[in-house]
Amino acid sequence: MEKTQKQFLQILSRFSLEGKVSSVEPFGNGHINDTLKVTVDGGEEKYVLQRINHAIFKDVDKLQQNIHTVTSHIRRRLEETGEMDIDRKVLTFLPAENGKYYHFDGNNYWRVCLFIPHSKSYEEINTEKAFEAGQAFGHFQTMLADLSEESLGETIPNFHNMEFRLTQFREAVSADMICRTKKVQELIAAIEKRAESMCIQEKLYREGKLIKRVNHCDTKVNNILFDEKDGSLLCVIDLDTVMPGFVLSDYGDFIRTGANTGAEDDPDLDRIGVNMEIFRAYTRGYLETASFLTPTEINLLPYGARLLTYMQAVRFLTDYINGDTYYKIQYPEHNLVRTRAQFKFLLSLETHAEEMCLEVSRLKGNGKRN
Ligand code: ADP
Ligand code: GN1
Ligand code: MG
Repeated sequence: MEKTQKQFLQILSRFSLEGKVSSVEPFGNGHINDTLKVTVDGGEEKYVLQRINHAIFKDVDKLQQNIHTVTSHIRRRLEETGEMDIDRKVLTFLPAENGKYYHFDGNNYWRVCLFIPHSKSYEEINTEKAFEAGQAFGHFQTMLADLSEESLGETIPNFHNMEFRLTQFREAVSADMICRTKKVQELIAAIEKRAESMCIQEKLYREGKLIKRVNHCDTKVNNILFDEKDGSLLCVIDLDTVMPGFVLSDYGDFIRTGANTGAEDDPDLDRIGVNMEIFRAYTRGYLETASFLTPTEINLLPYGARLLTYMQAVRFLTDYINGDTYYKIQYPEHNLVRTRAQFKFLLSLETHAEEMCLEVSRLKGNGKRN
Protein backbone atom coordinates (compact mmCIF):
# COMPACT_ATOMS: atom_id res chain seq x y z
CA MET A 1 0.00 0.00 0.00
CA GLU A 2 1.78 3.12 -1.13
CA LYS A 3 0.61 5.93 1.07
CA THR A 4 2.59 8.57 2.87
CA GLN A 5 2.19 9.39 6.55
CA LYS A 6 0.59 12.66 5.43
CA GLN A 7 -2.04 10.78 3.44
CA PHE A 8 -2.75 8.51 6.39
CA LEU A 9 -3.17 11.59 8.60
CA GLN A 10 -5.68 12.98 6.13
CA ILE A 11 -7.68 9.76 6.24
CA LEU A 12 -7.51 9.62 10.03
CA SER A 13 -8.67 13.24 10.29
CA ARG A 14 -12.10 12.01 9.12
CA PHE A 15 -12.50 10.13 12.38
CA SER A 16 -12.56 11.80 15.78
CA LEU A 17 -9.41 10.44 17.37
CA GLU A 18 -8.04 11.28 20.78
CA GLY A 19 -4.42 12.45 20.87
CA LYS A 20 -2.05 13.52 18.12
CA VAL A 21 -0.97 10.77 15.74
CA SER A 22 2.78 10.12 15.81
CA SER A 23 3.03 7.12 13.47
CA VAL A 24 1.07 4.78 11.23
CA GLU A 25 2.75 1.44 10.54
CA PRO A 26 1.84 -1.79 8.73
CA PHE A 27 0.57 -4.47 11.09
CA GLY A 28 -0.48 -8.14 11.01
CA ASN A 29 -0.36 -10.52 8.06
CA GLY A 30 -3.86 -11.08 6.72
CA HIS A 31 -4.40 -12.07 3.11
CA ILE A 32 -7.21 -9.63 2.28
CA ASN A 33 -7.25 -6.17 3.90
CA ASP A 34 -4.37 -3.83 4.75
CA THR A 35 -3.95 -3.30 8.47
CA LEU A 36 -2.04 -0.45 10.12
CA LYS A 37 -1.28 0.40 13.71
CA VAL A 38 -1.74 4.02 14.77
CA THR A 39 0.41 5.35 17.60
CA VAL A 40 -0.23 8.71 19.27
CA ASP A 41 2.14 11.14 21.01
CA GLY A 42 3.49 9.58 24.17
CA GLY A 43 3.93 6.27 22.34
CA GLU A 44 0.50 4.81 23.09
CA GLU A 45 -0.73 2.34 20.47
CA LYS A 46 -4.22 3.63 20.16
CA TYR A 47 -6.01 2.67 16.95
CA VAL A 48 -6.07 0.17 14.12
CA LEU A 49 -6.62 1.64 10.66
CA GLN A 50 -7.73 -0.75 7.92
CA ARG A 51 -8.14 -0.33 4.22
CA ILE A 52 -11.07 -2.54 3.30
CA ASN A 53 -10.50 -4.64 0.22
CA HIS A 54 -13.57 -3.58 -1.69
CA ALA A 55 -12.76 -5.74 -4.70
CA ILE A 56 -13.71 -8.56 -2.32
CA PHE A 57 -16.19 -6.84 -0.01
CA LYS A 58 -18.25 -5.20 -2.71
CA ASP A 59 -20.91 -3.74 -0.45
CA VAL A 60 -18.86 -1.91 2.17
CA ASP A 61 -21.95 -0.25 3.62
CA LYS A 62 -23.51 -3.65 4.33
CA LEU A 63 -20.18 -4.95 5.61
CA GLN A 64 -19.80 -2.19 8.18
CA GLN A 65 -23.47 -2.42 9.18
CA ASN A 66 -23.00 -6.14 9.82
CA ILE A 67 -19.94 -5.47 11.95
CA HIS A 68 -21.79 -2.77 13.85
CA THR A 69 -24.73 -5.13 14.50
CA VAL A 70 -22.38 -7.86 15.70
CA THR A 71 -20.20 -5.69 17.96
CA SER A 72 -23.21 -3.91 19.49
CA HIS A 73 -24.89 -7.24 20.19
CA ILE A 74 -21.79 -8.69 21.85
CA ARG A 75 -21.27 -5.48 23.83
CA ARG A 76 -24.83 -5.73 25.20
CA ARG A 77 -24.27 -9.34 26.16
CA LEU A 78 -21.04 -8.48 27.95
CA GLU A 79 -22.74 -5.62 29.79
CA GLU A 80 -25.47 -8.01 30.94
CA THR A 81 -22.88 -10.32 32.45
CA GLY A 82 -21.20 -7.44 34.30
CA GLU A 83 -17.98 -7.59 32.28
CA MET A 84 -15.63 -4.80 33.44
CA ASP A 85 -13.08 -4.82 30.63
CA ILE A 86 -15.49 -4.48 27.70
CA ASP A 87 -13.20 -2.45 25.42
CA ARG A 88 -10.73 -5.34 25.41
CA LYS A 89 -13.41 -8.01 24.92
CA VAL A 90 -15.09 -6.68 21.81
CA LEU A 91 -13.87 -4.49 18.95
CA THR A 92 -14.98 -0.85 19.05
CA PHE A 93 -15.23 0.91 15.69
CA LEU A 94 -15.21 4.70 15.44
CA PRO A 95 -17.78 6.57 13.37
CA ALA A 96 -16.41 8.78 10.62
CA GLU A 97 -17.58 12.36 10.09
CA ASN A 98 -20.35 11.12 7.75
CA GLY A 99 -21.83 9.13 10.66
CA LYS A 100 -20.98 5.83 9.00
CA TYR A 101 -18.40 3.38 10.28
CA TYR A 102 -16.09 3.94 7.32
CA HIS A 103 -14.64 6.70 5.20
CA PHE A 104 -14.42 6.63 1.40
CA ASP A 105 -11.56 8.75 0.05
CA GLY A 106 -12.62 8.54 -3.58
CA ASN A 107 -10.63 5.35 -4.19
CA ASN A 108 -10.51 3.34 -1.02
CA TYR A 109 -12.66 2.54 1.99
CA TRP A 110 -11.13 2.95 5.45
CA ARG A 111 -12.22 2.08 8.96
CA VAL A 112 -10.77 2.66 12.40
CA CYS A 113 -11.14 0.67 15.59
CA LEU A 114 -9.61 0.90 19.02
CA PHE A 115 -6.32 -0.92 19.37
CA ILE A 116 -6.68 -3.51 22.11
CA PRO A 117 -3.76 -2.72 24.43
CA HIS A 118 -1.41 -5.38 25.77
CA SER A 119 -2.83 -7.97 23.41
CA LYS A 120 -1.23 -10.58 21.23
CA SER A 121 -2.35 -12.92 18.47
CA TYR A 122 -0.56 -16.16 17.60
CA GLU A 123 0.21 -17.94 14.34
CA GLU A 124 0.78 -21.14 16.32
CA ILE A 125 -0.70 -22.00 19.66
CA ASN A 126 -0.29 -24.47 22.49
CA THR A 127 -2.87 -26.85 23.95
CA GLU A 128 -3.96 -24.51 26.71
CA LYS A 129 -4.62 -21.67 24.27
CA ALA A 130 -6.40 -24.05 21.88
CA PHE A 131 -8.84 -24.98 24.64
CA GLU A 132 -9.51 -21.28 25.31
CA ALA A 133 -9.86 -20.62 21.59
CA GLY A 134 -12.49 -23.38 21.39
CA GLN A 135 -14.35 -21.73 24.23
CA ALA A 136 -13.97 -18.33 22.56
CA PHE A 137 -15.51 -19.34 19.26
CA GLY A 138 -18.20 -21.48 20.92
CA HIS A 139 -19.06 -18.53 23.12
CA PHE A 140 -18.95 -16.14 20.16
CA GLN A 141 -21.47 -18.26 18.22
CA THR A 142 -23.64 -18.66 21.32
CA MET A 143 -23.76 -14.89 21.91
CA LEU A 144 -24.86 -14.34 18.31
CA ALA A 145 -27.23 -17.31 18.11
CA ASP A 146 -30.33 -15.15 18.59
CA LEU A 147 -29.52 -12.75 15.73
CA SER A 148 -31.98 -13.50 12.95
CA GLU A 149 -30.90 -14.27 9.38
CA GLU A 150 -32.40 -10.92 8.35
CA SER A 151 -30.33 -8.84 10.77
CA LEU A 152 -27.09 -9.94 9.09
CA GLY A 153 -26.39 -10.08 5.37
CA GLU A 154 -23.88 -12.22 3.52
CA THR A 155 -20.88 -9.89 3.18
CA ILE A 156 -19.52 -12.24 0.51
CA PRO A 157 -22.38 -14.17 -1.08
CA ASN A 158 -22.00 -17.96 -0.81
CA PHE A 159 -18.74 -17.48 1.06
CA HIS A 160 -18.49 -20.99 2.55
CA ASN A 161 -20.86 -22.72 0.16
CA MET A 162 -18.89 -25.71 -1.11
CA GLU A 163 -21.06 -26.28 -4.16
CA PHE A 164 -20.50 -22.67 -5.19
CA ARG A 165 -16.73 -22.90 -4.58
CA LEU A 166 -16.60 -25.99 -6.79
CA THR A 167 -18.52 -24.17 -9.52
CA GLN A 168 -16.00 -21.32 -9.38
CA PHE A 169 -13.17 -23.85 -9.47
CA ARG A 170 -14.58 -25.64 -12.52
CA GLU A 171 -15.08 -22.33 -14.30
CA ALA A 172 -11.46 -21.44 -13.63
CA VAL A 173 -10.28 -24.83 -14.91
CA SER A 174 -12.25 -24.56 -18.13
CA ALA A 175 -11.19 -20.96 -18.77
CA ASP A 176 -7.56 -21.79 -17.92
CA MET A 177 -6.75 -18.09 -18.35
CA ILE A 178 -2.99 -18.32 -18.02
CA CYS A 179 -2.45 -21.96 -18.99
CA ARG A 180 -1.67 -23.21 -15.52
CA THR A 181 -3.95 -26.26 -15.43
CA LYS A 182 -1.60 -28.67 -17.15
CA LYS A 183 0.86 -28.59 -14.28
CA VAL A 184 -1.84 -29.18 -11.65
CA GLN A 185 -3.74 -32.09 -13.20
CA GLU A 186 -3.13 -34.32 -10.18
CA LEU A 187 -4.55 -31.73 -7.80
CA ILE A 188 -7.57 -31.16 -10.03
CA ALA A 189 -8.25 -34.91 -10.03
CA ALA A 190 -7.84 -35.10 -6.25
CA ILE A 191 -10.36 -32.29 -5.84
CA GLU A 192 -12.87 -33.87 -8.20
CA LYS A 193 -12.52 -37.24 -6.49
CA ARG A 194 -13.77 -35.75 -3.21
CA ALA A 195 -16.21 -33.20 -4.64
CA GLU A 196 -19.52 -34.92 -4.02
CA SER A 197 -18.69 -36.07 -0.51
CA MET A 198 -17.68 -32.54 0.44
CA CYS A 199 -21.11 -31.03 -0.25
CA ILE A 200 -23.01 -32.75 2.58
CA GLN A 201 -23.99 -29.52 4.36
CA GLU A 202 -25.70 -28.02 1.32
CA LYS A 203 -27.56 -31.30 0.77
CA LEU A 204 -28.66 -31.60 4.42
CA TYR A 205 -29.80 -27.97 4.32
CA ARG A 206 -32.00 -28.61 1.28
CA GLU A 207 -33.46 -31.64 3.04
CA GLY A 208 -34.26 -29.50 6.09
CA LYS A 209 -31.82 -31.44 8.30
CA LEU A 210 -29.40 -28.60 8.92
CA ILE A 211 -30.09 -24.95 9.65
CA LYS A 212 -27.96 -21.87 9.11
CA ARG A 213 -26.38 -20.11 12.07
CA VAL A 214 -24.35 -16.96 12.56
CA ASN A 215 -20.73 -17.89 12.00
CA HIS A 216 -17.48 -15.98 12.20
CA CYS A 217 -16.30 -17.73 9.00
CA ASP A 218 -12.61 -16.91 9.46
CA THR A 219 -11.63 -18.62 12.69
CA LYS A 220 -7.92 -18.64 11.92
CA VAL A 221 -5.70 -18.84 14.96
CA ASN A 222 -4.49 -15.29 14.46
CA ASN A 223 -8.02 -13.89 14.68
CA ILE A 224 -8.11 -14.21 18.46
CA LEU A 225 -6.38 -11.81 20.82
CA PHE A 226 -4.90 -12.94 24.13
CA ASP A 227 -3.55 -10.84 26.98
CA GLU A 228 0.16 -10.24 26.41
CA LYS A 229 1.01 -10.64 30.10
CA ASP A 230 -1.12 -13.39 31.62
CA GLY A 231 -2.13 -15.06 28.34
CA SER A 232 -5.85 -14.92 29.12
CA LEU A 233 -8.30 -14.76 26.28
CA LEU A 234 -9.50 -11.32 25.27
CA CYS A 235 -11.37 -11.03 22.04
CA VAL A 236 -12.38 -12.48 18.69
CA ILE A 237 -11.40 -10.09 15.88
CA ASP A 238 -11.57 -9.85 12.06
CA LEU A 239 -15.35 -9.66 11.81
CA ASP A 240 -15.71 -9.06 8.06
CA THR A 241 -17.15 -12.47 7.36
CA VAL A 242 -19.56 -12.85 10.27
CA MET A 243 -22.70 -14.03 8.51
CA PRO A 244 -25.32 -16.76 8.44
CA GLY A 245 -23.88 -20.03 7.18
CA PHE A 246 -23.21 -23.63 8.04
CA VAL A 247 -21.97 -24.36 11.50
CA LEU A 248 -18.92 -26.38 10.55
CA SER A 249 -17.15 -23.28 9.24
CA ASP A 250 -16.02 -22.06 12.60
CA TYR A 251 -14.99 -25.38 14.02
CA GLY A 252 -13.33 -26.54 10.82
CA ASP A 253 -11.30 -23.45 10.06
CA PHE A 254 -9.70 -23.38 13.47
CA ILE A 255 -8.62 -27.04 13.22
CA ARG A 256 -7.31 -26.25 9.72
CA THR A 257 -5.04 -23.50 10.99
CA GLY A 258 -4.49 -24.35 14.67
CA ALA A 259 -4.05 -28.12 14.62
CA ASN A 260 -1.57 -28.19 11.73
CA THR A 261 2.00 -29.02 12.78
CA GLY A 262 3.18 -27.00 9.77
CA ALA A 263 2.20 -23.63 8.33
CA GLU A 264 -0.76 -22.94 6.05
CA ASP A 265 1.69 -22.40 3.22
CA ASP A 266 4.49 -24.69 4.36
CA PRO A 267 6.73 -25.57 1.42
CA ASP A 268 8.07 -28.54 3.43
CA LEU A 269 5.23 -31.05 3.31
CA ASP A 270 6.98 -33.27 5.87
CA ARG A 271 6.24 -30.68 8.50
CA ILE A 272 2.50 -30.88 7.89
CA GLY A 273 0.21 -33.16 9.92
CA VAL A 274 -2.53 -33.13 12.55
CA ASN A 275 -1.63 -32.22 16.09
CA MET A 276 -4.14 -34.38 17.94
CA GLU A 277 -3.53 -32.64 21.26
CA ILE A 278 -4.60 -29.31 19.79
CA PHE A 279 -7.57 -31.00 18.12
CA ARG A 280 -8.67 -32.49 21.47
CA ALA A 281 -8.22 -29.26 23.39
CA TYR A 282 -10.07 -27.09 20.88
CA THR A 283 -12.91 -29.60 20.54
CA ARG A 284 -13.29 -29.80 24.30
CA GLY A 285 -13.45 -25.99 24.63
CA TYR A 286 -15.85 -25.66 21.71
CA LEU A 287 -18.23 -28.39 22.89
CA GLU A 288 -18.28 -26.89 26.36
CA THR A 289 -19.55 -23.53 25.13
CA ALA A 290 -21.42 -24.19 21.84
CA SER A 291 -24.48 -25.35 23.73
CA PHE A 292 -26.78 -24.96 20.73
CA LEU A 293 -25.26 -27.79 18.64
CA THR A 294 -27.55 -30.58 17.46
CA PRO A 295 -26.39 -34.23 17.47
CA THR A 296 -26.08 -34.06 13.65
CA GLU A 297 -23.81 -31.05 13.91
CA ILE A 298 -21.69 -32.63 16.63
CA ASN A 299 -21.20 -35.81 14.64
CA LEU A 300 -20.11 -33.77 11.64
CA LEU A 301 -17.29 -31.91 13.48
CA PRO A 302 -14.38 -34.09 12.27
CA TYR A 303 -15.86 -33.88 8.78
CA GLY A 304 -15.92 -30.08 9.23
CA ALA A 305 -12.16 -30.03 9.73
CA ARG A 306 -11.70 -31.91 6.45
CA LEU A 307 -14.31 -29.80 4.67
CA LEU A 308 -12.75 -26.44 5.56
CA THR A 309 -9.30 -27.71 4.61
CA TYR A 310 -10.61 -29.05 1.32
CA MET A 311 -12.48 -25.79 0.68
CA GLN A 312 -9.32 -23.78 1.30
CA ALA A 313 -7.35 -26.01 -1.09
CA VAL A 314 -10.05 -25.48 -3.73
CA ARG A 315 -10.01 -21.71 -3.16
CA PHE A 316 -6.20 -21.44 -3.31
CA LEU A 317 -6.01 -23.57 -6.45
CA THR A 318 -8.83 -21.62 -8.11
CA ASP A 319 -6.89 -18.42 -7.43
CA TYR A 320 -3.69 -19.97 -8.76
CA ILE A 321 -5.42 -21.04 -11.97
CA ASN A 322 -7.05 -17.60 -12.32
CA GLY A 323 -3.64 -15.90 -12.08
CA ASP A 324 -3.58 -14.88 -8.38
CA THR A 325 -6.29 -12.26 -8.39
CA TYR A 326 -7.78 -12.84 -4.91
CA TYR A 327 -5.23 -13.65 -2.21
CA LYS A 328 -2.19 -11.51 -1.56
CA ILE A 329 0.84 -13.57 -2.59
CA GLN A 330 4.46 -13.25 -1.52
CA TYR A 331 6.01 -15.05 -4.51
CA PRO A 332 4.73 -16.25 -7.90
CA GLU A 333 3.87 -19.86 -6.99
CA HIS A 334 2.58 -19.03 -3.52
CA ASN A 335 -1.01 -20.14 -4.17
CA LEU A 336 0.21 -23.47 -5.54
CA VAL A 337 2.43 -24.02 -2.50
CA ARG A 338 -0.55 -23.15 -0.29
CA THR A 339 -2.74 -25.64 -2.17
CA ARG A 340 -0.22 -28.46 -1.80
CA ALA A 341 0.16 -27.71 1.89
CA GLN A 342 -3.61 -27.76 2.42
CA PHE A 343 -3.89 -31.02 0.54
CA LYS A 344 -1.20 -32.63 2.64
CA PHE A 345 -3.09 -31.54 5.74
CA LEU A 346 -6.31 -32.95 4.31
CA LEU A 347 -4.63 -36.33 3.79
CA SER A 348 -3.49 -36.28 7.39
CA LEU A 349 -7.01 -35.42 8.58
CA GLU A 350 -8.36 -38.29 6.51
CA THR A 351 -5.90 -40.66 8.17
CA HIS A 352 -7.00 -39.49 11.61
CA ALA A 353 -10.73 -39.40 10.81
CA GLU A 354 -11.77 -42.40 12.85
CA GLU A 355 -9.72 -41.37 15.86
CA MET A 356 -11.24 -37.89 15.69
CA CYS A 357 -14.79 -39.28 15.58
CA LEU A 358 -14.10 -41.45 18.62
CA GLU A 359 -12.70 -38.46 20.43
CA VAL A 360 -15.78 -36.33 19.68
CA SER A 361 -18.04 -39.14 20.93
CA ARG A 362 -15.96 -39.46 24.07
CA LEU A 363 -16.09 -35.72 24.75
CA LYS A 364 -19.80 -35.41 24.14
CA GLY A 365 -20.46 -38.42 26.36
CA ASN A 366 -18.36 -36.94 29.13
CA GLY A 367 -21.16 -34.92 30.63
CA LYS A 368 -19.66 -31.85 28.97
CA ARG A 369 -22.90 -31.23 27.15
CA ASN A 370 -26.46 -30.68 28.11
P1 ADP B 1 -6.84 -9.30 8.25
O1 ADP B 1 -8.22 -9.21 7.68
O2 ADP B 1 -5.85 -8.69 7.34
O3 ADP B 1 -6.50 -10.68 8.71
P2 ADP B 1 -7.14 -8.52 11.07
O4 ADP B 1 -8.33 -7.68 11.42
O5 ADP B 1 -7.19 -9.96 11.43
O6 ADP B 1 -6.83 -8.32 9.52
O7 ADP B 1 -5.85 -7.86 11.73
C1 ADP B 1 -4.53 -8.35 11.48
C2 ADP B 1 -3.76 -8.52 12.80
O8 ADP B 1 -3.70 -7.25 13.49
C3 ADP B 1 -4.42 -9.46 13.81
O9 ADP B 1 -3.98 -10.81 13.64
C4 ADP B 1 -3.98 -8.90 15.16
O10 ADP B 1 -2.71 -9.39 15.52
C5 ADP B 1 -3.87 -7.41 14.90
N1 ADP B 1 -5.06 -6.65 15.30
C6 ADP B 1 -6.16 -6.42 14.56
N2 ADP B 1 -7.06 -5.67 15.20
C7 ADP B 1 -6.51 -5.39 16.40
C8 ADP B 1 -6.94 -4.61 17.53
N3 ADP B 1 -8.11 -3.98 17.54
N4 ADP B 1 -6.11 -4.52 18.59
C9 ADP B 1 -4.91 -5.15 18.58
N5 ADP B 1 -4.45 -5.88 17.55
C10 ADP B 1 -5.23 -6.00 16.48
C1 GN1 C 1 -8.40 -14.90 4.22
O1 GN1 C 1 -8.13 -12.12 5.85
P1 GN1 C 1 -7.62 -13.43 6.34
O2 GN1 C 1 -6.19 -13.65 6.02
O3 GN1 C 1 -7.94 -13.64 7.82
C2 GN1 C 1 -9.78 -15.32 3.71
C3 GN1 C 1 -10.24 -16.58 4.45
C4 GN1 C 1 -9.25 -17.68 4.21
C5 GN1 C 1 -7.86 -17.22 4.64
C6 GN1 C 1 -6.82 -18.25 4.29
C7 GN1 C 1 -12.43 -12.74 3.15
O4 GN1 C 1 -8.47 -14.58 5.58
O5 GN1 C 1 -11.51 -16.98 3.98
O6 GN1 C 1 -9.61 -18.80 4.92
O7 GN1 C 1 -7.49 -15.98 4.02
N1 GN1 C 1 -10.72 -14.23 3.89
C8 GN1 C 1 -11.55 -13.89 2.88
O8 GN1 C 1 -5.67 -17.98 4.99
O9 GN1 C 1 -11.57 -14.48 1.81
MG1 MG D 1 -7.14 -11.78 10.36
